[in-house]
Amino acid sequence: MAKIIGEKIPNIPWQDKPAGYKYPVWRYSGNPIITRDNLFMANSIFNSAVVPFGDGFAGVFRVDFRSRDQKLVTGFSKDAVNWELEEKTIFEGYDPRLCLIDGKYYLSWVNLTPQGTTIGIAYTTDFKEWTQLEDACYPVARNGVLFPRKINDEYMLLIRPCDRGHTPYGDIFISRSKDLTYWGKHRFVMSPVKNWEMTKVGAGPTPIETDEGWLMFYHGVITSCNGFTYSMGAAILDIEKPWIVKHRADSFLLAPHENYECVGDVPNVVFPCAALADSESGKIAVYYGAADTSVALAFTTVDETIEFIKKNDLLK
Ligand code: BMA
Repeated sequence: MAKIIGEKIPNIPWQDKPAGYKYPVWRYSGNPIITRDNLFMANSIFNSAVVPFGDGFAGVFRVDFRSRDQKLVTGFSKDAVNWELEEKTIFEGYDPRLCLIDGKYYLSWVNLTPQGTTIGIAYTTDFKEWTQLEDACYPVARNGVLFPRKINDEYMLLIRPCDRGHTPYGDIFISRSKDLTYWGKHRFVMSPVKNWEMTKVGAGPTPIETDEGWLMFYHGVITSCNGFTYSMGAAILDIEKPWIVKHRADSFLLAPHENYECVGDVPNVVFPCAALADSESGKIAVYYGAADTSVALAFTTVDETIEFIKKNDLLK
């Protein structure tokens, strides 16, 4: 039995796996949980981040407005399924990730600059006031994902250097910092290997600490004659040296299949940006953007996912 090392989330959203379903990740039956109708003037609400907050949950949501400006707004929920979103923009940009480190909620996101995208970092304690830090790198990069604690006194950031367009390549790296301002000691983590992720890979939710290593869900992209297809994979990284990949599933865990994943502004996209993980029960709820149009929810357990990764380990 694998163990999640982290907080208890007794009110984690949950549905049992449907009888007879054979795969390790299953979808919430009420998907999508957030649509463009959740906010006035939204064109689409998708790749978004959530964390436990107070006696409920808070989140930062990617909203592309009807102007097609890409903005981040906050939202709150009692049950992590039904969300109230605020109209006020907190930052420009997209693909937010959230994690709690030493009592502060840190946001990393794709920040927009005239020279291309970079990784914005900000923190809050109340989801009202935000303090923005220096960008974590110069352009061009996306998919900046912080680890939820320092490792050997250093903050760790997964990062995916890219180009200014719809990048046709992409590897995951780690950068390290003592103060969240100066980043360095960069290490390569992984490249695409299997066909389902052959074009590029990028980190997804905040990595989940387990007694087997850091559980990292990530997205992988295949290019077909119809364009990009984004799916979710998983790997286990070394606890002390998370640039070392210990195990990695050779097949995706979730890929576009349902209508809301296959049809939308960008068809065939499953883009995970957040996960809630309950250390007591081992339950994990993954939040993902569906077809760049809505937010959807899927479930797994730490045991099912780690067993799947090890059984289908491309590193063995
Ligand atoms: C990536 C990011 C994501 C988006 C995906 C599919 O490059 O921009 O925000 O979900 O493309 O369009």
